[in-house]
Amino acid sequence: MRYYVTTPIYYVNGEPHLGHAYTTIAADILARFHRQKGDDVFFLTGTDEHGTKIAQAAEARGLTPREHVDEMAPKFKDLARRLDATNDFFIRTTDAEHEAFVQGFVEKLKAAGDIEKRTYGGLYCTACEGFWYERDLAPDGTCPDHGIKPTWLEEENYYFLLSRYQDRLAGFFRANPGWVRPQSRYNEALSFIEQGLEDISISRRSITWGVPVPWDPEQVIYVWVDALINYLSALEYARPGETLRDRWPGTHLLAKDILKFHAVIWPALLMSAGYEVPAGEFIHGYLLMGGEKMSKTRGNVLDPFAVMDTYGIDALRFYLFREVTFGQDGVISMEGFEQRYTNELANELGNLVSRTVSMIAKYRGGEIPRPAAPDAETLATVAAEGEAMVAGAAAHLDDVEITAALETVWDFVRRLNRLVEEEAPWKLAKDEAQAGRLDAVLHGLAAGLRVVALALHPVIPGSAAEILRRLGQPHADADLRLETAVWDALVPAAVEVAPPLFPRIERTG
Ligand code: ME8
Repeated sequence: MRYYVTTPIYYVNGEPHLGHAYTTIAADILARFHRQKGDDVFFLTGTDEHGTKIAQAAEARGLTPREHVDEMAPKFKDLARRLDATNDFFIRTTDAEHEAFVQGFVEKLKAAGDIEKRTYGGLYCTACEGFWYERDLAPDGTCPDHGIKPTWLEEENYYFLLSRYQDRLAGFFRANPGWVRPQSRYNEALSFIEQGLEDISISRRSITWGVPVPWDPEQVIYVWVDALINYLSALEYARPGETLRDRWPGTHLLAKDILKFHAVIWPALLMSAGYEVPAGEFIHGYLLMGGEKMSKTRGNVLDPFAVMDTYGIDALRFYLFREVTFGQDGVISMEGFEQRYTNELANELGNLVSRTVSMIAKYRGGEIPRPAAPDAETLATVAAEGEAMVAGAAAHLDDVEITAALETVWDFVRRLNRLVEEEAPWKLAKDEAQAGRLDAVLHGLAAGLRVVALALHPVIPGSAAEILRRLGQPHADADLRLETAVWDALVPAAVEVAPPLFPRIERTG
């Protein structure tokens, strides 16, 4: 199976922030999970570098747009790397190959008879890089996403005849109810379509920072059209000498702020240019801090780099998807983060690993014992639960339910902790008659932690590999395949006692 997953390409007008990290991590979780299933995965992320917003940011810094984007794009690339994201390519819309592809794409729209020259005036929000209908603005006339007043913009531009695609889009939506998820976002997009689509301007005369319209170099292509096309253009040049065209259609991840562009305008552009529409779109919610959406424009951001420096990237990856149900808005806070870190990562998972490894070291000379006990009915139950956990978590990830997958894994982590309490290996160790039982329990804990590590790999890849390593289990990419996540695949091996997986952090601030 092929699996192509994308994040939005992020605007480089400001520093990368946690909101960007969130979608990139989500896409990485799905990419890693699909690799575990043996799928042929292509994972794309990158930066959106043209348009008024970027030109203005550059001007404010006294730089040319080119200087500005060349300085900013590496920061986003670096963020992906530090998040442990396994993206196969990082696209920049200023790549020459992308720009050429965009020109070819709009030529196709023109050849389809879907482009017309017209004068249009509308309320334009530069932060959105989009027009608003008056009816959709906040009561005080501001942009509901950015809280700033859109300005009137009037130009003679090239128009894409979006209205022509109204029926086709509505028909497509009705025939494909799960195409946009969650359902609430599907309903929102469909109702937007049903309210009536107006043609959209796809070029700008007033700015120069963009891809020139091929038949009229006085104008540049509207930044959103330029940007959306990245999902296709990357496939042409991500791997030199090879086209990945057959990866299309892909699955898009994004937040609800850019739903309309992805679920309405993008499929219409694709239909016009003769491409298949995306395989599906998953729309997640906003990370909220103190009740507001985090955004560069509002300035209420949490610096992901600082969190990673202190706690490690896995802790951040875990927290974001454990705390906020993927698909819904959710409040995040430093306090909440520290609580989950301590209670769940350090205590419930980290201690379980430490205890298991140190008990094997202490009672069995550091070698995972082979299960021999015929009386270990409890262990057979736990084994079945462990395998059911893997299947359950995988089913959730197949449905892009990342938080539900984590819940399924965590129930089982807690089950293993209860096993330790119930069986009290330290007591069993004192009674020679219980040697077989102790073998079974220690083996069960190691086997359980192994399947936990495999199930957690997509979310906390570094820690999962470390758990496997401490248990003496193979942990190269090829060893992480989901089909090996069965109880009996535990290899008898020597364990390694090591410092806590998630050390306690003294707060300095
Ligand atoms: O919209 N919570 O770029 P952008 C969750 N360049 N996710 C958030 C978030 C938050 N508080 N803030 C940002 C653009 N995001 C365009 C996209 S795509 C062809 C062009 C994430 O830098 C989320 O994925 O404003 C959101 O959709 C995206 O960043 C917007 O990034």
